[in-house]
Formats: sequence, structure tokens, C-alpha cells
Amino acid sequence: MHLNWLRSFPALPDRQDPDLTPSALARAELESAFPGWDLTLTLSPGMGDTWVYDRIGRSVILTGGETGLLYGAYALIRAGLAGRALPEHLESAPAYGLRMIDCWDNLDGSIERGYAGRSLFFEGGRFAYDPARVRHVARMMASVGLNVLCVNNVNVRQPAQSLMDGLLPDLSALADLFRPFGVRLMISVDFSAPLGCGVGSADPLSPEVRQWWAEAADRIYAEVPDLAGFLVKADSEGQPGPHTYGRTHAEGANMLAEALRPHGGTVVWRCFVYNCKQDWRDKGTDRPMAAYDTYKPLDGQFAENVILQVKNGPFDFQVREPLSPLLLGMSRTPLGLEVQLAQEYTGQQIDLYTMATLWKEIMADLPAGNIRAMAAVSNLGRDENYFGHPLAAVNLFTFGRLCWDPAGYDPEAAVTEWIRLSYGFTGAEENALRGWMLRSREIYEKYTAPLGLCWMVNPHTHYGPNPWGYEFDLWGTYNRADRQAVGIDRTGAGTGYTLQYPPALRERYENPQTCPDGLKLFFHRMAYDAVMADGRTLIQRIYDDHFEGAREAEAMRDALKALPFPAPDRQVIAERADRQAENAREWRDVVNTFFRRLSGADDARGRRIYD
Ligand code: GCV
Repeated sequence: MHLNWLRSFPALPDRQDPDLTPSALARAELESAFPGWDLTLTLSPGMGDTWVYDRIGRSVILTGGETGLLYGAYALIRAGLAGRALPEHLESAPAYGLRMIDCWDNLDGSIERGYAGRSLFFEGGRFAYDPARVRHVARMMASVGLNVLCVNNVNVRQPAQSLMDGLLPDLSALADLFRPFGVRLMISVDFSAPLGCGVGSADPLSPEVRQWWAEAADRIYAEVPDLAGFLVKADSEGQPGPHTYGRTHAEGANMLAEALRPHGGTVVWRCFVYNCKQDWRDKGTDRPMAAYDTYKPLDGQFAENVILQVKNGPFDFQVREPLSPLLLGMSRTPLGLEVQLAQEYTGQQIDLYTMATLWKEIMADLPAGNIRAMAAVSNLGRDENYFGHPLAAVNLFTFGRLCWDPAGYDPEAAVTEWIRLSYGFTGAEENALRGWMLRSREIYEKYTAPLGLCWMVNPHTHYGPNPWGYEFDLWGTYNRADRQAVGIDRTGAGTGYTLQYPPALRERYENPQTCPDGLKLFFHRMAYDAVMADGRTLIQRIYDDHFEGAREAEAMRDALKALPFPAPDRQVIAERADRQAENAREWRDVVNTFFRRLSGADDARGRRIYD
């Protein structure tokens, strides 16, 4: 069944033969999208993902590498089906080599932080999937230029299976389904895997351990010769890593890189490292500083086929965080940016939260320099519509558009294209939907944790308000609210976090006058009666935002219900919009009451705040 933005695409050419190449698929896709056109596709293998296109009337000449032809075909199809004028000449190349979706799917079929049903790939400890749906996912990815899918969770729950032992033929069959779409698979591996396989150690400097990994890589690549590589979460939230053996992360990553090098594979090494057993009484440790402190001293020590994958913010995919300083501080190491499409802290695919504008903000501070990869934690699952909330599909779509061309990425244009392809709306309907989608992030932000404060969620589930849910816990996630003030001073005079930034950003964030309002409580401890740039006090701003956010969630619910979405999306969107409005109301009252009780300040506009 055709859902989301592929709804407007022609039926997928039914060619599942293993020899179907991306360039042959490109031709078949173009022929069915533009019947009667005169198509000339010229394969120029050296061009890789790049493509060039010329058109005179209905005569089209498309030149590109094997995958370039496919991306060129999809770019033309998207433009044509979305009603954009096809230019006479266009050429395009992706900004990053690896454009990845990272699935946190477990072999038992569950998904860590999954909000769209169970895994599309696993059930009961083994691969279990519907090939037609897998091809649909592959086509979605290829249609926006994404080219790698990491199939299993970075928290590898069954170390013995981390290298897919006993499952390699199935991994290979899955790779066959993705290959015509130019998508290569990657797997997450457990750093301590040798331990569970009879080697007495996982020390990266041990010759026996190195040999074990080399042989493991040989086994895997014999089955999946184009595997993109390994994704690794090490020394992070209880996952094993090189620190157990007194080794650095460079030594750990380089060992795996050595095993993958003969096969052309890449080690994508995550930098999500912090003390997850902090004592809340300890004010000398500031969690956002941890990744920079761990990796900055290792800059330049990583093998060529290692990419360090860094979350966009220094905490953990909160509603608003500044760019991680690690992304700006590793000039001699290839880096990958990691974002989270799965809406763990951003409404769990119940609340509408369109990330199109977030991508733009992230890129504003990110120098093109040594970024080689973009990765997004998957929001896909086995729900009929793949995304839980039908409108959450836009996040994968715009992420793909961003990774291909960050310089030319325009949130409004990308969302417009998605709306047209998904629902065929035009005029007032298109404008209304686009308007709400583009505002949805700001609305969510207003009714949840204020001004970059983060973490006011229910522990573990991460949905719904709980201002002190993480206050006296181990995770380094404190707001330190008292009767006068809230927040942590992260300036040079405080924890020193701002000192990790290059001078321009450091100055912007150090000074409460130039620090953007949305990040004020990320960087500063502020008194409730501190006056903001627009003349309001901090406490009044918190109240105003929460009243406004909840009201706007209601207005958005009514507006979405009035739009002519087709079934079954119509029912699902309405049901989720109701739940969102209820969630927003709960957030509004819990947060306002929390701060009212602490500060004793009344709302200047006399609205109801519960005792
Ligand atoms: C995969 C957060 C999430 C975890 C996740 C972790 C990570 O802590 O809550 O579920 O684990 O991030 O990114 O590794």
C-alpha cells in the first residue's frame, strides 16, 4: 500500500530480481512516472552519487553514476509530481558520503524509543520482515538520497548475536532488497563481543582480540560484501568499551577500523559518553561537558576509516540545545552529525513536532569542514503508516533533503514538497498545513520545559511533565530550581561549559544579553524576576509560553481536523491531535504550578494557575 510521500508515486516497478541495479531501477521509475517521454540515461560510473540532467521539452538526458542516476531520477520525479517546473539543466552532488538512518531495533522485535509499532526487520530473535514493506522503506530512503541503514540497536542486547552469528544469510537477503535502491546496510556491534566467543578479553591492543575481529569481519563481508561498516556505542550507559582495559577510544575504534579496512568498511563511533552515575549533590560535574572532555584530546588520533558520530546537542536530543561544541572542536577528525527522528523527548509521534526548522538551525552554526556523515535515529516501525503519526514522515523526508544539500536546504520548500507529494493539497489547505507544521516545534517547546532548561519529563518513558523527575537522579540532568532562581550557570564563571566553544559562540552564550532567549536557561541561572529582552520577567515568560503553547495546541488540533486528509490518516491525525492537546494542558498546569509554588509569583494576567 502506498503511504506518506510515496502515495503520489507510480506503483513500484515489480522487479525484485537480484540483478536489478540502481540505474535500471532509475530507468523503470522514470518510465512509469513520465510515460511517453524520450529518456536517455547515460551511466558514467566514476560519477558515483552525482548526476547531471538536461531537458528540451519531453526529451531528457540524465547522466550519472550507478546511484547518481537513481538520485537524479527521484529528484526529477519529486519535482514533477509536486508540480514544480522542471528546469532545463541541473546538476547535483551530495554534501556527505554517508547519509544514514540508524534503527534502534532489537532482535526480539521491540524498538528502543520506537513510536511506530514493532520492528520492521526482526521478531523473536531473528529476521522477520515483509519484503514489500522493506522495499517501500528502501524506496522512501532513496527518493530523498539516503544511502545507509543501520539495522540493529546500538545497545546490543544479545552480545553473542551482535555480529549476526547464525543470521548472516538473512542479513544478506535483507541487503539484497535494499541494494537496488542504493542503500547499504550497517550493523551495530558490541565492543565486548570477543569475550562471549571464547576469547578471554576485548582489549583492543591484544593481538588475539584483533585477530578475532579481523576474522569476524571476513565472515560478515563474505555474506554482505557491500556492508557499510560497524556502528559502535562504547563506554556509554553501561555498554562495554576500551576504558575497561585502560585504552582510549581512539585505540578501540582503530582496532575495529583495522578489521574493516580490507573490506572498505567504516567504523562509525558514537560520542555519547558521560557519567550516568552522577551524584546530584555533585556540582563540579556538568554532563554537557563530557563528550568534548573525552574526545578533544584524541583529535587526530583516529584511523582514516573512522567517523566520530556526535549528537547535535551536548545533552541528548532535548527540545532545544545549542550545537555540541565537539562538532566544532575536532578539526583533524572526520565527524558525523547524529539527530533523532524518533520523537523520544519531542512528543513520541503523538504530538506534532516537525523538525524541518531544527535542521536549518543546526546547520547555521556547523562549518562544512570535516563533517563526512549525517545520521538520524529512525522513526520507522511496523505501523501501517510506518511512522505512527502520518505527519511524522516529514521528518525523515526533510532529513534526507538536508543531508543531500545543506546549503540549498529550505525548510519551507521541503515541507511544501512533502505536503504536495503526500496529500496533493494546494492553495489554502496547503498553506494551512504548512503553517502548522512549521510552527509545531515552537508550540511544543512553549508548553514543555522552558527556555532550554531540558529534562522536565517523566523518567524512563520521557513523555509528559515531571519537573523534578530527573532532579535527584544519577543522570546529570538537573535544573536546581529553588525559590529565587532556576538553571545552572554554564559560563566561564560557572561550570565552564561555554569555554568549550570557539570565541564567537562563546561570547554569544556567555552574555545573558546576547544569549538567545530560547537557550537562556541552558546557559544561565536566572532569578524569576530577571528581566528578559522584551521587558517581561522570566517567570512571566514561563507562564505566558505555557498558556500560549497549550492554547495553540488546541487551535492546531481544530485546524488539522478540518483538513481533508484521506483515510486512514484522517482518523489517526485527529486521534493524535486530541492526545496532544491533552498532553499540552497537563504540561501547562504542571509547569506553571511548579514555578508558582516555588516563586510565589502571580500571573500578571490573572489566568488560572492551580495551587
Ligand atoms: C540507544 C538516550 C536514550 C537511550 C539511547 C541513548 C543513546 O539515553 O534514552 O534509549 O540508547 O540515548 O543514544 O545511546
